[in-house]
Amino acid sequence: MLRYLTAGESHGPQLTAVVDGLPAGLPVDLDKINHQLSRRQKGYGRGSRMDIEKDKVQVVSGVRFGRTMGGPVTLVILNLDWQNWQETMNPLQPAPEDAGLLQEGSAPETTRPRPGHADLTGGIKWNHYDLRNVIERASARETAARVAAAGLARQLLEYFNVRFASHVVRIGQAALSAEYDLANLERIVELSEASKVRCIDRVAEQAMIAEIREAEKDGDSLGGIVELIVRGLPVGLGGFSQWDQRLDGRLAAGLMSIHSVKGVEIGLGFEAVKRRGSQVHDQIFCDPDACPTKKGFYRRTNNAGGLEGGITNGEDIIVRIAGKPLATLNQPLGSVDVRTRKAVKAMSERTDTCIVPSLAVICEAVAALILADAFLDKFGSDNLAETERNYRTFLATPY
Ligand code: EPS
Repeated sequence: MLRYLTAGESHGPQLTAVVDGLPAGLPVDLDKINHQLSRRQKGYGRGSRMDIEKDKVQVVSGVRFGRTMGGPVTLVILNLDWQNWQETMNPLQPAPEDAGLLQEGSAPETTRPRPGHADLTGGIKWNHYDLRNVIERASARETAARVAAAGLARQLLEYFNVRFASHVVRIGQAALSAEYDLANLERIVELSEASKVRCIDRVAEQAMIAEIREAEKDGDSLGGIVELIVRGLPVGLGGFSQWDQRLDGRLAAGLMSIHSVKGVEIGLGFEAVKRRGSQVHDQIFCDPDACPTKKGFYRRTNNAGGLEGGITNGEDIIVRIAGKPLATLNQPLGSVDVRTRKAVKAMSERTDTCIVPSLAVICEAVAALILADAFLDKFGSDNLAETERNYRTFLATPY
């Protein structure tokens, strides 16, 4: 079982990820992890925090001479903004006497919860009135640690020829209108990587950028939809004996756990209910020369998004993920001060106008962690050589 934990506050000294369950012998390339971290930081609509951070990973356990040893791998990313926050975030520093946070009648910024954020729910749950105690861990900065952890999962899957792509299909009202072809995955990667908003169509890209610019002027935020494509997974990952083995459920849960995500659809998704079954289900064909990861069976359509019965069918995994507009607004909405109980405007902080391009990269990462776990469920062993033998035997064994 591949599992991971992350730790760290947005403005604390560092983020940490502990990844457990990787087979021994996996080559680890730090440049590849750093490349994923830098992809996550990009995108038109990001705020000035991304000019401060230059996310780079350090490995402090589990790897020796560039290969995993089989124990937990610990990854660290330093928060460069810590320099500016040491006073505020130092865990051992006593609270200043004049902090005012708990004084009756005071209304400092951090007692004004933002609608749509974790501020109020977290404040009530952990009994914090200084909502900074909530904001710091709830922050989407945590996704940097997940992307670093996923850098390892991704290297495992790439070793077995699995490839990832993601692109933005909508930001606010601006959407990809033309039909697009997913067959050429390299082209999707090339176009999305070259775009400031990870959009593969230049006309839609300009509309998305214009929309972000307008929202920024209005002190507002924008959400959107990203599409994730994973190619090369063999048929048979996941399961249906128990609910928590279903890979569609595992993917949806993981992706829904990303900050701002409010919806996940697999394959045709919600569109399927508008059609009859005959127009939805992908007919099955057989060709002994079809890719061995499919065991000779293939589909010409992929409305199922690569998953049937909670199990990979060998076709591309296709998932769309909807991220809501961020909750921090420079023109804040109405709220209630948790201390005074008086109506106030919600607090406002330095923020991003739109993080949808980054969301696409984070979705690739979270999917990589879940799919690597499913891959190891099927083929996994304590070491990479044995995992590879299991995989090759599976491919070579006729069904
Ligand atoms: C975030 C608020 C902003 C974002 C941050 C998430 O940070 P700050 O308050 O320091 O300006 O930039 O995202 C990141 C730091 C990141 O690495 O993605 C929030 O409140 O969630």
